[in-house]
Amino acid sequence: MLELYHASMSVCSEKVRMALAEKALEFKSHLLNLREGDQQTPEYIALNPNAVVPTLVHDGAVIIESAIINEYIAESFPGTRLAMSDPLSRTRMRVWWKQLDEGIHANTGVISSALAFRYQMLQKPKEEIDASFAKMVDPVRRARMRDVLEKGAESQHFAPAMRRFDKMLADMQSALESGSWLAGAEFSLADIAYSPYVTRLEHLQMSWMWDRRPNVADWLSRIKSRPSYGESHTKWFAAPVVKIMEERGRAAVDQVKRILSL
Ligand SMILES: N[C@@H](CCC(=O)N[C@@H](CS)C(=O)NCC(=O)O)C(=O)O
Repeated sequence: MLELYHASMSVCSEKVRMALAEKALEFKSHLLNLREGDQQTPEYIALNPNAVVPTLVHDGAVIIESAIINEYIAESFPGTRLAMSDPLSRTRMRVWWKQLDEGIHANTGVISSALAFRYQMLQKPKEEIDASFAKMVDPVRRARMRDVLEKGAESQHFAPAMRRFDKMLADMQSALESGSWLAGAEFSLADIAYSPYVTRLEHLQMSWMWDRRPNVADWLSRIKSRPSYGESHTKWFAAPVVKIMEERGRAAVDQVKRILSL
């Protein structure tokens, strides 16, 4: 029996749902509303001490961290092979995920909040905002996200985050010039892991960032044509969230082009 604690448009939830869908695994869904702080309740923190989604529970065993959850899914269940069998390809796959944990994921929070989500949060009373920040487990993240909430795209974190995404797309283009998928010839957990981040850029109206990177555009269309993408991503898109990302993202395109000197 699999249970997933997740949120509809959280990038880490999308990547775990995609691995589950590739394996055709059903799960009991516990959908959390991150805007309402469902991830910060004592009951949830008992499962995931970092107060973040996703968390997978398999026959009572609790597994956290999306990359680790996905490796567990790949190794534990039959069906589509999601992790390469040869050690060298596996290392390539892991290097892709490592970069998410080492900055790209944090930068996603920065750009999503700076361009769109802060406008939702700023509608709440100040006391509620303060209480939510106080419950964030990681103090570095708390300070970064507070700055982004207050300053939006003028935050010191915004321009470096956009530049990191530009580098991510350049690295993807380069890898995809020598193989069909990120870690080589086979579709793998690396492709699953990057699909939500590229999708987020697309929602934020930044798909022009791969106009000059045709292999990334082709990779994205192949990712989207997999039935697992519909199951894990599209099915969970929330119209109001997509709308605010589109509207606010569109208004920021020229600023981002200036940051990237384009
Ligand atoms: N390293 C973690 C990161 C998880 C994470 O940051 N989740 C976000 C959603 S994608 C979250 O729960 N945010 C809620 C919050 O920050 O309060 C993983 O890969 O699972």
